[in-house]
Amino acid sequence: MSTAHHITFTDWLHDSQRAHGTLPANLIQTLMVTAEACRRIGAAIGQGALAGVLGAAGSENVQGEDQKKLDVIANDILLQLHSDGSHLAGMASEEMDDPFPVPHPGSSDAYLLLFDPLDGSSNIDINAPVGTIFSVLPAPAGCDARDASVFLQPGSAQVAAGYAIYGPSTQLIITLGHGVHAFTLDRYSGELILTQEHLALPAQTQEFAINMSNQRFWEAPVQTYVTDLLAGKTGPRAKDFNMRWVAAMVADVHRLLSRGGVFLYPLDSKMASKGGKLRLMYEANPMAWLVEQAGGQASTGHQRILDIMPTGLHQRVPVMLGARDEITELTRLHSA
Ligand code: AFP
Repeated sequence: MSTAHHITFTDWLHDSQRAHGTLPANLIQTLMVTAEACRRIGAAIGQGALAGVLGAAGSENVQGEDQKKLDVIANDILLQLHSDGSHLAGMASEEMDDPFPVPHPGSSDAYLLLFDPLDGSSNIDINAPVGTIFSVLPAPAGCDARDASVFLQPGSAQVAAGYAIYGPSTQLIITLGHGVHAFTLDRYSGELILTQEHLALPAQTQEFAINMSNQRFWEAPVQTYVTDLLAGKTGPRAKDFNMRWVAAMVADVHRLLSRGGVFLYPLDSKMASKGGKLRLMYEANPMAWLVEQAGGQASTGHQRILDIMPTGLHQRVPVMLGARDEITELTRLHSA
């Protein structure tokens, strides 16, 4: 229920349907269920040690990474809530080797939901921000979601993308292709309330985000780019830069959507054989669309992320995204 000043997520979805006529019922249902899952994940995180949800799960995911208990809990919440319904044909997760077909996909306009259920989980045990990243793709009519190939669509095919960030407040940031909009969880009512419309990313910035400890492993264009930033006023950029690194993509991207910036997780020689650190389908693609919808750019250094034709469900790519002019400079350096 929306009041004169407060528009709930549910009402915003229906308003978007009326305004753009592009929101089929199953897509609205997909987004409402995802929002509810994020609310429950945030509640579990918020209980922290009191709920016995911190620490390692004692298992590894498909990436060979040690899972946190909350990685598994968050993944289970998304699977359970979305399994009851006919809005999805299937799901894919950072935490699962194979796709998860919905037992009884219903009508023709079902969707595919991909997610990183708990991004930045290494931050969990230090009470730092973490999040859930999601991407929605159209499900080809009659597809068998046990076949990973149905998910292998370019990021430009997304019909919705967003993330929840579990920080001092819980926020849901989303795009349906008509700008980027922010909702804040009212912890008293449980409602997600529209708090910012049309987030805009300035073309220029003085703030960059990168894990500097990898510097010696970067390729030459990124070495040159970061060296120029660090040279500040005395260097070729003729201005000083600040650096931030939260080590949760959701938090670093949220910062640049909130006040500008540029984020890089470039290829480095440690990760070169894997193709990079971040996963294309459920990290790079949704974040790239959000950034482009806010007026920024998202590139591997060599190509637009949303143009990549995926070859694997857990494919990794180098990621550079944010302020338009910074990504233009990075792509110039990569083509020099
Ligand atoms: P975890 O989910 O394993 O913490 O990884 C988070 C992440 O995939 C992404 O959210 C961060 O930007 C990046 O890794 C941080 O990587 P470093 O730990 O190498 O800085």
